[in-house]
Amino acid sequence: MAGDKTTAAPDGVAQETDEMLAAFQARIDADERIEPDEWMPAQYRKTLIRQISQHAHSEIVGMLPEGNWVTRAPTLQAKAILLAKIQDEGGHGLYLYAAAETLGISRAEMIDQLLSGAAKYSTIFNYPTLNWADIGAIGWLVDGAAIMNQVPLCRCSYGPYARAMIRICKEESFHQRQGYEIMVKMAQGTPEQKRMAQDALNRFWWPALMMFGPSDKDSKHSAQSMKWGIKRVSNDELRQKFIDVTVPQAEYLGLSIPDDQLEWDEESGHYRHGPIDWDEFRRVVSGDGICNRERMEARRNAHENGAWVREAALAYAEKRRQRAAQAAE
Ligand code: FAQ
Repeated sequence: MAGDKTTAAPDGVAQETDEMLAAFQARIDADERIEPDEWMPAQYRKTLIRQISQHAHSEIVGMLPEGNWVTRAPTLQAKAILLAKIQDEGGHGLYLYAAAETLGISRAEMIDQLLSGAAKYSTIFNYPTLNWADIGAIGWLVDGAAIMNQVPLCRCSYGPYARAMIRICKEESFHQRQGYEIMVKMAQGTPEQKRMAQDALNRFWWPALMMFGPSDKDSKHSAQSMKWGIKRVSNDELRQKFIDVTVPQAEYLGLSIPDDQLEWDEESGHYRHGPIDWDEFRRVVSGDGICNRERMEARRNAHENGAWVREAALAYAEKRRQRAAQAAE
């Protein structure tokens, strides 16, 4: 269009005119879903690949802290539930890798980015699981925070991500309930069990709050992601909602939230909380948390040990392709 300003798309993909960007924004504002074969700004695609792949990596790395307790679950039933939950997380990772692949990145590239340290995964999974109540705390707090963050993603403007999130959220709700049930058992058990439950809450509370990402003033992607309908609610708003629903749950358990500045604010109708240690968040994001190295080593080993499975699957696919070609001759 004459006089229309063009914007160089990142990575030299294509030219994007103001008119194209405005038409795209109008679709977002009309609450339409964007599908893989439709035009989208390169930066929208790039943002989605970053967020969805980080999310997928988090689900896969997130299997490790819980996997640590499979052989030590206190009963056969507890073990069966834990195994089912961990398998669900693996399934979430696969749906999410598949959703990201619709944007033109391969699964192998995403895995390379994780293993090279170029891609992030949630900070929460760099904390150790030291006692059985940690498995309860992960379901209650980590899955609880995940649901709070992910329910709005069911309305994400990108169709494949939004649809994957619907099923994921249903499963995360079950995970949250099973975690809270463990916490109830531990908190209402012997004094030693209650002490373990309090210890788990003490260690997982602040890392769970960090799952929502930096505060709104420091979040570099939020404004654009919200404009594009990728994120629907800001990091701080979601964190506040999580605190507001979780504090009464801790009270029911008879456990104390490890924040001496936490107080109910009648006027705003919200809990006010103490400062979050953003230095710790930045350390863990940049690879220096308690378990970062262990987690990456576990993923690298799993990838190397699984090489023969990938090779066998590819060889099988090639064989089928050759047979089909012969049959067609
Ligand atoms: N950890 O500008 P923002 C789960 C990064 S799944 C690590 O605010 P954005 C299930 C961020 O990527 C848990 N990195 O970014 C489960 C960005 O990176 P960049 C995962 C973080 O994207 C339960 C930079 O900081 N959930 O728990 C974190 O707009 C139990 C600047 O931040 C999802 O991924 C963090 N906590 O907002 C599994 C949900 N926070 O650009 C097993 C989808 C921020 O420097 C057991 N993701 N960063 O490379 C999202 O909603 C968003 O990506 C946010 C961050 C909210 C995480």
